[in-house]
Amino acid sequence: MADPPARLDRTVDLVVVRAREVLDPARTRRLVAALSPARLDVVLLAGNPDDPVLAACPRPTGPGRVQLRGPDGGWARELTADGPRALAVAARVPVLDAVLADASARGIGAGLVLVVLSRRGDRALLSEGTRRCVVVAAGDRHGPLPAGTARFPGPGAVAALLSEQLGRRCRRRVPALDPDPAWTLREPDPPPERRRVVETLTTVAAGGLASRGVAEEDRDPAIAPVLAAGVYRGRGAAQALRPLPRWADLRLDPAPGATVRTLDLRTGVLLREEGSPGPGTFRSLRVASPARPGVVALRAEAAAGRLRPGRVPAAAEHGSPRGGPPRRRWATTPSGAGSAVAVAVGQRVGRDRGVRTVERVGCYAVGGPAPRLRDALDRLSRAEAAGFDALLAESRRTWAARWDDVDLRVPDDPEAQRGLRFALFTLWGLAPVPPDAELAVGARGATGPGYRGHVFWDADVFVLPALVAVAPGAARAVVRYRIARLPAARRRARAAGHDGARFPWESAQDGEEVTPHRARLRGRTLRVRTGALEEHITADVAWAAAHYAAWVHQPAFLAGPARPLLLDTARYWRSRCTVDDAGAAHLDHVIGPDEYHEDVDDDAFTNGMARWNLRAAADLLERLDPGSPEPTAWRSLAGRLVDGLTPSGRHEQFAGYDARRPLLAREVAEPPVAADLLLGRARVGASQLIKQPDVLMLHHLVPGEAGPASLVPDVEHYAPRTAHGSSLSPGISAAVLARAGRTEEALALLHTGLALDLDDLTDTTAEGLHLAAAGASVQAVVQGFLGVRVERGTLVLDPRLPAAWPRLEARFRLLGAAVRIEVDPAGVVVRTDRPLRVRLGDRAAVRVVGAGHLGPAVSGRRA
Ligand code: IFM
Repeated sequence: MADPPARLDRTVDLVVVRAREVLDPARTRRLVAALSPARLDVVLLAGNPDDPVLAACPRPTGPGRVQLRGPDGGWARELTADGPRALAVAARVPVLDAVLADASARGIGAGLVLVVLSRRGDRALLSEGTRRCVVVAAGDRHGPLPAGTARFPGPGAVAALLSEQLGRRCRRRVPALDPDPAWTLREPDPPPERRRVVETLTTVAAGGLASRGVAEEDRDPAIAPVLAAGVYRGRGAAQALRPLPRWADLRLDPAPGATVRTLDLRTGVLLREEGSPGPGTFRSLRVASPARPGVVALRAEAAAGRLRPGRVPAAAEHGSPRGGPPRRRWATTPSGAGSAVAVAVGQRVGRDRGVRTVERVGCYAVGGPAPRLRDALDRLSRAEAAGFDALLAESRRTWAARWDDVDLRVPDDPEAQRGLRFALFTLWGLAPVPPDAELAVGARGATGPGYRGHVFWDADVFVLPALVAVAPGAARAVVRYRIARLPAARRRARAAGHDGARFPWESAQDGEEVTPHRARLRGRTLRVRTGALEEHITADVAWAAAHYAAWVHQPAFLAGPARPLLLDTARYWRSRCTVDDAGAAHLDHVIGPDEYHEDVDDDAFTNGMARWNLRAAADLLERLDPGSPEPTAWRSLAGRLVDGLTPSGRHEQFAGYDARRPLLAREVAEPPVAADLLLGRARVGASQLIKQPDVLMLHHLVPGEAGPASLVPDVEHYAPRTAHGSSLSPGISAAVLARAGRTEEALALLHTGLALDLDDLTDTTAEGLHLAAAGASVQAVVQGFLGVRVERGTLVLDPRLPAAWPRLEARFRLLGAAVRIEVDPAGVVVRTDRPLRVRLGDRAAVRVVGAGHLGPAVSGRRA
């Protein structure tokens, strides 16, 4: 009898079906033989391990897997080229839950798993965990079904369903993604004023190369859909990220109607599809390969006649190889040290049953002294040979491994959960980088043109401390970017008559100061003084190098490549400080992190960081060159630097701050608020209102430099005066408030930090994601709520969780280990893949091998 016309308008990646439904050996063999090369995984549910289907099944011949599993979850066999292999099974885990856990480790979400019910009682296989699977009933012998289950009657239903899936793959249809709300950002067709925001939010990136979610048919020359970290054009303050040649252009006629973009954080892909599904509906799926940084791939489908590949990359030069494949084009941009780029794009067109598919694979070679077109073309050839499906599969595997290694899990707070994953996803876009590479992390990364891609302290003290826990190699590259620009920093110090090295407030390709002197705001031209006065950046850069070395436990990095950075920054502070008649040292005429107050003296953060810098350099030099006289002078100066500590035990933010007009943030508006825009610079400057943590930032970065027992009084004073007028503010405030035991306020601030881009709270997300906000949010959880720090090779933690988070699991890299910290009402558990010294609060340190149960978390305020 002919198969019934089963049509499941959905592509899946794994099928679970009863072995008995495919018991006919010939049919089983044929199907499995065909499904495995098409990358479809099949799980056959069998009654017992001796089921005859085991003998009848052929070995898989492609990347797709075939498994047999007992319906009660008690046994499992993997079929391999060498025969069946027993799989370890978790006791008491229902079989479908075990299948989903296994699939998830391969980057296959539950929404891409097809469960075929075909026997009476099969409904019992389903559980809460399988709620998101695609469940269908095949044949005529299934029992009562859950409401809404699609039915495929008739004796050949199972085979027809499988053949349909096979067909979708063979016809190279655009794959589906799992629309799990915990892992996806769904952006309906935006109104014109929100279009650029959505493009930013739906950026896919790898290794610092970012491809914004610009519509494939959008040919607006004014927008830059592709940018790369550290690839600039222009000179002086005009240095800005270079718009790179496009790779994803398509021609669509008629143009798509309303499209929905779905960014899948779990697998790193962006799906764009027309809202009204039907024959010839436009769909596209794109990926920036984390497994092959520089490689980007796209598959699109629409009615034949409607879809054509777009133009070749437009740039200074382009061509196609003589005698080479005509479908390949390239472009190179004018080179300058580190800013050359070559891009090559290949494309393939297919057609089947009235649907045309177009695939484009691009390869960018960027960075380094002279990236070569030949390299790009070679890597393009390899990527094309692998094919879109393989690129997608390896990308998914990389992402699955990433999320297994690094994740922040707050199961009781779905909103924070998605926000934290988006923050981690944003940081992952900077990785991986080749060993010894440098990484210029602009304020918006490469996700948009905001701040021209200039590198601020955002990179050193907001992004780096989070990045080192996510991808230590990328964090190292951030430090390398600074080390490579020491000569420019030395020139800057010398030009001002100082010793050592002074880093620019805004930096780009060559490490010169690129802060503009003026900015236009609401039709007015404003003077910008941060380039001249915001000097704490010099100590921030040194702090980042030391933090990196401590976190990964590589003192040799500090003593080696980072040594000149630490020492020359200390030399700068030594010559920059003035000493008064009483012997006290001062740093006059600065701007602290609180940019509402310009040209102030003895800013608590600047002075505290300079003091830390002098002492850290002294520690280093005493070890490396015990005879050197410099450490003594540095320590003496550090001890005399004014710290702003008042008799009440809190810090005065700068000399004369307490005499300014008292003003609380909520008297102006509900924070976050750009109070300077609302009240005017002069009024805000004359008040005690602050833009972002300054004294509290000191507590966050170098608590040892803050006055004893000053955390609580400082929080009480400055938290209500903080307008959060900067994207950097809420996350770090959350971290500090959590340490002070004010966990509920901390959680509210974390939510603000996470919503900053997702809800475009500052109206600036169109210009790119705020990388510092992503970094600060991760720090709020790791350094804030968990209280993680590293002290001489020991992991110290001191969790303080808000009531709404009874459970928190953090997975991250630290001290060369993959660490998992689980906190719940029963206590704190640390798991590690290599032995680690761990200390919980003030208790004695223990050596953890594998897993350590450390007892209940400490709670309450810390003074
Ligand atoms: O570095 C920040 C600064 O602290 C506040 N204004 C924006 C800059 C770039 O993000």
